Amino acid sequence: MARLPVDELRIIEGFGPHLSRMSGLRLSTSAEPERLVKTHCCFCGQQCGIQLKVRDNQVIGFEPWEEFPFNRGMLCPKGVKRYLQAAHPDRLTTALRRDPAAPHGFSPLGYEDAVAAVAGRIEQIQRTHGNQAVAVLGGASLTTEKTYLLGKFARVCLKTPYIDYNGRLCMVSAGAANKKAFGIDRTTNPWSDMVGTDVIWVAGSNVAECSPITTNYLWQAREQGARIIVQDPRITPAARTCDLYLPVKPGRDAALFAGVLQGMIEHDWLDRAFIEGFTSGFDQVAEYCRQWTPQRTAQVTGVPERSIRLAAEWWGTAKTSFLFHARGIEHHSNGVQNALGTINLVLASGRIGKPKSGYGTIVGQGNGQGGREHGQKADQLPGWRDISNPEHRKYIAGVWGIDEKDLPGPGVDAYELFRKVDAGEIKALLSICFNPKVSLPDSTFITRCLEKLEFYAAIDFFLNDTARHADVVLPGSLQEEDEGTVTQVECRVIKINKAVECPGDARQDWRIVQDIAGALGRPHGFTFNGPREIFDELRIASKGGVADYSGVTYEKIERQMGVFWPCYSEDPETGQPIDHPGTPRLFERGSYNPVARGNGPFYFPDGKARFNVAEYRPPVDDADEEYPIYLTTGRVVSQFLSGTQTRRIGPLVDQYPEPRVELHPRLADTLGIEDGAWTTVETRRGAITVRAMVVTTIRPDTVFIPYHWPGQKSPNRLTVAAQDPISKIPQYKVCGCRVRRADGPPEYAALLESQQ
Ligand SMILES: Nc1nc2c(c(=O)[nH]1)N[C@H]1C(S)=C(S)[C@@H](COP(=O)(O)OP(=O)(O)OC[C@H]3O[C@@H](n4cnc5c(=O)[nH]c(N)nc54)[C@H](O)[C@@H]3O)O[C@H]1N2
Ligand SMILES: Nc1nc2c(c(=O)[nH]1)N[C@H]1C(S)=C(S)[C@@H](COP(=O)(O)OP(=O)(O)OC[C@H]3O[C@@H](n4cnc5c(=O)[nH]c(N)nc54)[C@H](O)[C@@H]3O)O[C@H]1N2
Ligand code: SF4
Ligand SMILES: [Mo]
Repeated sequence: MARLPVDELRIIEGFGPHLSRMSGLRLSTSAEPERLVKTHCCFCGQQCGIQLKVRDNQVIGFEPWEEFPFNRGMLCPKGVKRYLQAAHPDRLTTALRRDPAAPHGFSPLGYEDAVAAVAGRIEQIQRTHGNQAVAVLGGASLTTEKTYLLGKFARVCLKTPYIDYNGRLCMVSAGAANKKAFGIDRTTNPWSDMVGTDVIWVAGSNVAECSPITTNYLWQAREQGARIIVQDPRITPAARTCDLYLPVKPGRDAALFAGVLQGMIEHDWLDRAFIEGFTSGFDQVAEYCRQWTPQRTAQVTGVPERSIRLAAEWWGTAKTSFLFHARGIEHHSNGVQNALGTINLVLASGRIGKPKSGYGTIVGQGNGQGGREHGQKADQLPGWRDISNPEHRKYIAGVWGIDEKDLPGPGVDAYELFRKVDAGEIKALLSICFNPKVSLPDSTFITRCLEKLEFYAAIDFFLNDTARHADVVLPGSLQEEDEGTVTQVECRVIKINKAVECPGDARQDWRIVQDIAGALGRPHGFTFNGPREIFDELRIASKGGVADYSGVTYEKIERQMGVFWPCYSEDPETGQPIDHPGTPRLFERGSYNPVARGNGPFYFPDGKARFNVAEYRPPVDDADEEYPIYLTTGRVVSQFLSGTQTRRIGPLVDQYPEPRVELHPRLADTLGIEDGAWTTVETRRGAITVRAMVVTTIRPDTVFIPYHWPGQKSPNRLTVAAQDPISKIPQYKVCGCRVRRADGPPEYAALLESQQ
């Protein structure tokens, strides 16, 4: 089937603020609800507890859920307005098929016909080109049950190794570093442990806008005397009131961590007993750090020498501490090294796995944690098992009732998967809960690949910008239309509860996946009657793995308001069934772990954590004479990811309607750009024109653009597709760019004006 170019302008038009406001108008929020459903916000990894007000099979509002221990009734602007999206007229209620003659490029299709069409094309392409010609992309906003089913579907039903997910753009650097250092990929403490600690270090995270509830813990800790250190090229809202701000140049974090550790080593601000008793590899790290004198570190990172010394002193001499990082240090071609640099600071201080002392990476997506544990990653099987490990393969093949040799091996990361589309190796794609055209770097390349596919089917509740390239779109479920579990930022497994039925022909995502398996004539293993049955199989599949969920049940989650994994179903010593409450704090002395078996707290056979040399490498596509300014990208509080959902919620659109480029007054003056002026930002991949936002809260050598918009407003037309060699995360957080005053408004602005 020939690919049709997608009209970018039409896409932008479809997302105008006027449309979004309609969602509010259609709801009568003053009506009395018929019931309240305790569940969680559908957006970020904080997964705040919320009660949805339901009437006439519609979510009409919300009430705080005061008892839920994590957020105690608090919500950020997105949580408050989330209920507005369901009533948006763009909600997909029928399947669609590509139809160039139709006004919007698609015409409706009956659900059964759509499923048959998807199965028919997949079958035909696999018969002609082999099983590997078909790929699957998943997402970490899906419940854990769905991600488990999807991993199984790709390997057992489609028999393809090619499955990956959008968490590849998010959590994988942190995950890889955690696995290398601790043998387990999990934040170590519940957030309540933060209150009462001496020092909190936040590296590369805009907590106030991106993990708002975490900020509240930060404030509480500060009220009780904690000093806050923030490391960011921008003076983020949290940095404005912190005790020590480290204005690192984009892409230089590993150097900064090495410099701080060197300061601690010089003054012997180390926990020698912990280093000797519970870790290995310190000497090599100390050797590497020797070159990172305060002078050199300051020169490379742009952080003043005195701040580096102060950071070493505060961190080195604290009695209790927390270190958190997020995508600011992870979205780099050096992302794993950056994360390992933070871990080295934590291990050198010995402050981990204790009350008031811990380490964590702030999870991004709603199920950023659970979504990376149970098998939708290219290299992984449920329970954090490794798809290349013969024992792990055998166990999972047993659970799935297949022969181990029929289980495909490791696939490739999400970006590489598109390179395989470009090379003609992958011909068909099924995607769910992923919007790669907006979210992957160098998106002009992604658009080209989408047009090369012989067949593309997408499952979503909105026609996202990628799905506009699909041949068939299947109408999936909103979070409130299904039940299932997710694992939030503290690693607490929680339960999403169903509030309403899917409208029209929309179906719960897991049903759609199973219906495709059925239509392919391969239903074996895909006849679950609901999420609870899927979860029961997942519990068995995860049993004995590092991410052991075998003792988690829906009832226990409700009773305890969440269960921290690992949660065992049997006493690890005796093999007798037990009612294990879960593990809120990791690495406590004496706590069981299946790998060390009594040798120590960390998840390696010797029970010791690993120091890793965290080497600084300059970014790929760094600023240079031709492109002299650093471009970095990220988020604003009122928009979420590719914006597919939040750009359809009127009040959030009003709060931040268009992307703007943040730049410092000094840079703006040099370039002759005033606040609000149309400004063109150009990199080696392309150029976009957005309005300037002149702010004193950014380094003068750096500009920042939030990435929540498609088409001509998308900074991913500028970003570089360089990836970390271990985690394969893209380097979203830095590349060289040049900035100039635009010749005039961009095409999209003219179009919007002409409509008003
Ligand atoms: N409002 C909102 N909240 C969200 C999301 C959203 O889209 N909107 N998304 C969720 C998801 S999936 C994620 S992953 C998280 C992301 O949460 P964060 O990682 O906190 O958010 P980002 O804006 O991507 O980047 C964080 C910070 O990194 C800084 N930064 C840029 N380059 C560097 C660098 O080289 N070094 C250092 N140290 N810092 C740097 C930026 O200035 C920015 O302030 O947020 C989650 N929460
Ligand atoms: N330049 C730049 N690019 C970035 C980043 C950055 O900082 N800078 N951050 C990266 C990060 S951290 C992330 S996490 C990615 C996010 O990457 P994306 O994959 O673009 O994330 P979403 O916008 O959530 O898109 C997911 C799609 O899934 C749909 N969806 C949500 N929930 C469900 C569900 O339950 N069922 C179904 N069927 N569909 C669902 C939504 O409608 C949406 O269309 O973007 C990355 N891209
Ligand atoms: S902090 Fe995250 S989970 Fe909580 S209300 Fe805001 S978007 Fe939702
Ligand atoms: Mo993310």
